[in-house]
Amino acid sequence: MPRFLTDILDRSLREEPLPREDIRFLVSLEGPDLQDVFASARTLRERYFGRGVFLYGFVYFSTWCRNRCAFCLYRTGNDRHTPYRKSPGEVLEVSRNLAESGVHLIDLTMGEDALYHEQGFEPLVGLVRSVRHEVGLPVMISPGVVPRDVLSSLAGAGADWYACYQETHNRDLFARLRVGQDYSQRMNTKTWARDLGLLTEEGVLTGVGETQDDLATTIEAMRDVRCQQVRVMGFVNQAGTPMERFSWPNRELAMIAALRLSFPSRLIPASLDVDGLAGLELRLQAGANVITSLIPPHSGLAGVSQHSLDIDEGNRSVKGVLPVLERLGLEASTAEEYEAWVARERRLAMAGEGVRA
Ligand code: SAM
Ligand code: MD0
Ligand code: SF4
Repeated sequence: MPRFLTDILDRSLREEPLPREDIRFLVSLEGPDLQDVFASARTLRERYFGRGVFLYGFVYFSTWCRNRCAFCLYRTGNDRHTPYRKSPGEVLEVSRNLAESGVHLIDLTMGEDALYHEQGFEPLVGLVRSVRHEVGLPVMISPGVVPRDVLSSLAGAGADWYACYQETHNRDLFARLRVGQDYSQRMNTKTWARDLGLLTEEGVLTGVGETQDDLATTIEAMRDVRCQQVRVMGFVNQAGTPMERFSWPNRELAMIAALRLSFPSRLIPASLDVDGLAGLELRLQAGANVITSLIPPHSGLAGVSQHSLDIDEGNRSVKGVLPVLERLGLEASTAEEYEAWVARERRLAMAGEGVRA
């Protein structure tokens, strides 16, 4: 291993914040050097989480969206998909099924559906309240950008997490990806959520035209936002969108490891929504500690970047992922362990202390 890589990994294991040139270097690595980075990422994951992995159920209850993100299948006007909206009863039922199957959290996600974004968020607040209280698991909401008072009502209804991904912290690239949307408003919403005592998740896309320097900027921005969960997703081309044939290097695995080295105590997803079950092992081996985008088969629910891959086969289920965990010497945490993690982090967040970076 080159001396400077040994030096970066030593400093990471001492949990010293890495300067941006180190991040740029880490996300450029391939081959055996990258394997060494993964090994350090796993050491740090084990330090904070042992063998335990958290499991998130994903309920994309409305794919209607008024926005036109260049990368997204569900952008308004894309005739290559038919939007759906599930009723509160359907959402409750699917959430109960997910809970019974052994997930630790329900992620309630929607496009910027005009039904809520223009006609009022009361039904969404009601939905969060009933899922939180009737299903009994922690709830994450991914509703897009919403006003501060709505976030406050959602927190009051029992939401634990607010997820909202910037995709990039390069404003020019943001304007090309999240067409017509306001960079600062999207960032501010996360700060409001944090100040209201919600846990927050930030995310970045790779393979969308970003530079290594942009990825380093993202890690710095994530440090500032003090999110409890940080993610990277590899871009998946979507039919009917401006980026249908876009091609760019994808650094998802190296970035998962760079996130773990930068934020050892935080939650980092291995999403089933990019490469399905076949991609799970690599993401866990790179240092992720949460499996996201678990979707019950035959529920009529879609993924985001892989709208159908592996869902009806039952591969995106707790049963589907357990053998992978076992093979890697990992195990599903218990719902009680996850609740305790959330409760502790929420106490820290309320006290304004955030998590240790
Ligand atoms: N509509 C809300 C919003 O955009 O904030 C909630 C949905 S959000 C959880 C969808 C996320 O999935 C995006 O923020 C993006 O990070 C990811 N995503 C969407 N399309 C993707 C694609 N084609 N490839 C990879 N990730 C994608
Ligand atoms: C995932 N498909 O975890 C989901 C989604 C939204 N909070 C998460 C992007 O991959
Ligand atoms: Fe809408 Fe979200 Fe897709 Fe953007 S990423 S088009 S806001 S569903």
